[in-house]
Amino acid sequence: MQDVQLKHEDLGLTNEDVLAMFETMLMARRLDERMWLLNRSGKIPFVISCQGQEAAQVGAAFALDKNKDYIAPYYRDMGVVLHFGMTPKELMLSAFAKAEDPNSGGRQMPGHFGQKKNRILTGSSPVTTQVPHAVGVALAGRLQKEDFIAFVTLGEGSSNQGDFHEGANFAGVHKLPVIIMVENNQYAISVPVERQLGCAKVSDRGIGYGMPGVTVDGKCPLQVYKVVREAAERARSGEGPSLIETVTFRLTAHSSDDDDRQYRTAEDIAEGKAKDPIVLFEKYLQDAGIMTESLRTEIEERVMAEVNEATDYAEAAPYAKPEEALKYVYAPVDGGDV
Ligand SMILES: Cc1ncc(C[n+]2csc(CCOP(=O)(O)OP(=O)(O)O)c2C)c(N)n1
Ligand SMILES: [Mg+2]
Repeated sequence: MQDVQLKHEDLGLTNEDVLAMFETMLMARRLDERMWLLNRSGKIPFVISCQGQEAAQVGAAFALDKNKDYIAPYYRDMGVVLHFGMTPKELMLSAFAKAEDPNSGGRQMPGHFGQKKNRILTGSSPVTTQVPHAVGVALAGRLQKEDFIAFVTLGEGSSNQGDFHEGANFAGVHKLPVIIMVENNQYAISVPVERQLGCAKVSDRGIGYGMPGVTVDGKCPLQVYKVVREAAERARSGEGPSLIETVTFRLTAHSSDDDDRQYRTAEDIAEGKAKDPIVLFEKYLQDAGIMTESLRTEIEERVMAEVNEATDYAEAAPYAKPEEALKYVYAPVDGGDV
């Protein structure tokens, strides 16, 4: 894992770019925090958090082409889908399971992202199914002579699932333009990483599939941006897939239905919170002279105004009509409207 402090200028990023990265990370965090409050006050049924993984998600998303590439995100990827164009309002509609939710019309649990216009592939609940899906999209792009990349994410626990190995192998054999990013938050629900993997690092698995594997500090968006951009360049120039592992802390329980005090020590949680990627990146921006106190206040106010607006809108929005329960579930036999 690289520890050197990268500078954004060395990556060709402007001050505006890194401020936009910070704002997207903060938006993901504030939306997630609001969702917990809504859940605990009985207004929404379920939350599965991005907290602790925003830097990895946003750093990676910024390294892709959001107007061209396809993404197959997993349930924690609020930072990825925000950058690809899903709005806070749309994410809140999903949290409230309202009819207007673009992901599934309020039918799936939150975190099952899917939005055709932004090339976000819909995901299934069985973890890791998105890997062969993304590889298939990359193969389709190859056959159609398009130059988009398929970017897929999953947790480290999910990298033990068969779909990961089948998808990675197929991508390696056919040198497909795929980036597989494993967000290693060191837990799979209650199972710590040392009880999940026989190898030292998830990225060690890349060699078995003929692709480079790299592990980076997922708390730093710049480090993740750098390796994903390199992987994107490889993919676009026909050199094939890459495996990236981003190491982070999961700052919340697995989900709103989990109590992590049953299996995690207070010290472990405190260690994660002391290395909060949002705080670390804010410090980087301050030290670089980019983030001033007044700018920080302005960003916070802008983000919170949008979170509040999204919450109010989604809370007041109607649920899907009972008679439309099967809409989007079955294709119509007559080829008519679904
Ligand atoms: C095939 C399958 N097995 C089990 C589950 C239940 N499940 C949901 S999330 C999860 C843990 C996944 O851990 P990891 O891949 O590390 O992702 P994280 O939640 O830590 O981000 C499990 C076991 C599932 N959804 N699908
Ligand atoms: Mg995990």
